[in-house]
Amino acid sequence: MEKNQQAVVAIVIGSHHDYEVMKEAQKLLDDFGVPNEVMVCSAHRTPADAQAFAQGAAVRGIKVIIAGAGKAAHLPGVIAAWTTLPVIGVPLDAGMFGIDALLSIVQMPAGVPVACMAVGKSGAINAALCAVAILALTDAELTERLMRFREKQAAEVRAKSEELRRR
Ligand code: RP5
Repeated sequence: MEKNQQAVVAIVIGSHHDYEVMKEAQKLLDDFGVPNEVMVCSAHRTPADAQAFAQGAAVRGIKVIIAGAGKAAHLPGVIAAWTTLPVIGVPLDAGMFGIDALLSIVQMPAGVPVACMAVGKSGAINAALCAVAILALTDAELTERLMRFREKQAAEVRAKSEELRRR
């Protein structure tokens, strides 16, 4: 993937500490050849930046936003409030096993949706896969890559099963 290509997926994190987990989302998008960008943008420490980012995202060509946050985790909801782009939230474990962030992200009141993934690394990976699935609706090549990903994944599971069966 060309690094200077216009990003279509933005990964927003509430703190630079979140990148350790959220880099999994970026890695998957890179593997799929989906141009992406990462930015640190806190809903409470830099609220004006969060608003400006969300309001400008669609105009810049962003199609899907992935927002990862821990603790009170209001970043995905705040971003969603300022844009109509799909927002996929990833609750992160910054204490309390991520239950705090999970409840914060999943419990959006009706009217402004945030899709909520699992806590941590699984959620980061699934957020990227969800973004790929959304983009694949209008991109046949991406659909093909997603199907190949699923087939490879299934083959790996069957290989592991066979390995265990032979023990
Ligand atoms: C949230 O608070 C961030 O998303 C992070 O997960 C958590 C803790 O942030 P730091 O104090 O580690 O920067 O805003």
